[in-house]
Amino acid sequence: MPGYELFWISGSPPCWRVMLAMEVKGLDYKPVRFDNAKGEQKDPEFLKINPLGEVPVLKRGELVVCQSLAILAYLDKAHPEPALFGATAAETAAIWQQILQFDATMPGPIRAITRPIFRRRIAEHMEQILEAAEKIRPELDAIEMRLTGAGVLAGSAVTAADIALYPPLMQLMRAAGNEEAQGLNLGLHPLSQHYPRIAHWVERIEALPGYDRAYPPHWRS
Ligand SMILES: N[C@@H](CCC(=O)N[C@@H](CS)C(=O)NCC(=O)O)C(=O)O
Repeated sequence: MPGYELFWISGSPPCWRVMLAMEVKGLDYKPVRFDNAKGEQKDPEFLKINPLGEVPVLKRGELVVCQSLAILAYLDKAHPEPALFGATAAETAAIWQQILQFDATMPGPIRAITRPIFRRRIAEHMEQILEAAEKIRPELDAIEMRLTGAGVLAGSAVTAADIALYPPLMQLMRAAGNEEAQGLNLGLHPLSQHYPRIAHWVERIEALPGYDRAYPPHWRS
């Protein structure tokens, strides 16, 4: 059987989700990295694989899976150990509930903060950034409250809920910790001061096997 190929962009939260899941499951794959600045994901050859020109895309021979959550679900079925979507119906529901709630509320406000900060256009988007932080803080309060027990988002082990929420939250924290952004008092940075349980959870994810291999390479420089 042919091996997995993963089409990805460094720093893309959906791609990071998939890479973390593959590392946790100990799966080999050939990474095919696109340069977002050059728009390589819109290359006609890749559009034949995913007409949306978006990543992540997981490919194995004729099999093509797009959408990070669909890829996680596929991987969990194809490689059941360790289980990412729970062992019982109740666990599966709790995991999906958290992922869907997060994806329904957070990506917009996170983008509203990260884009202007990463593009060094804070001053002209100040109001947008502050408004987005107002929306994000209650969601983070809820996540903080959920991390009372085993220190993971659902059940007692790392699941798809942790893997799905971690990358976008790290992108947010990277923006909030940006030197220019720190003066904005967004109530997000440093994480350990505002959200100690989330900070502890971050350490737990960082200790996962293969975490370093999945870390966005362009964030290291
Ligand atoms: N809902 C999709 C989102 C995929 C997505 O937005 N990918 C972005 C990178 S974060 C992308 O490919 N952007 C490049 C483009 O649209 O040209 C998923 O979860 O996989």
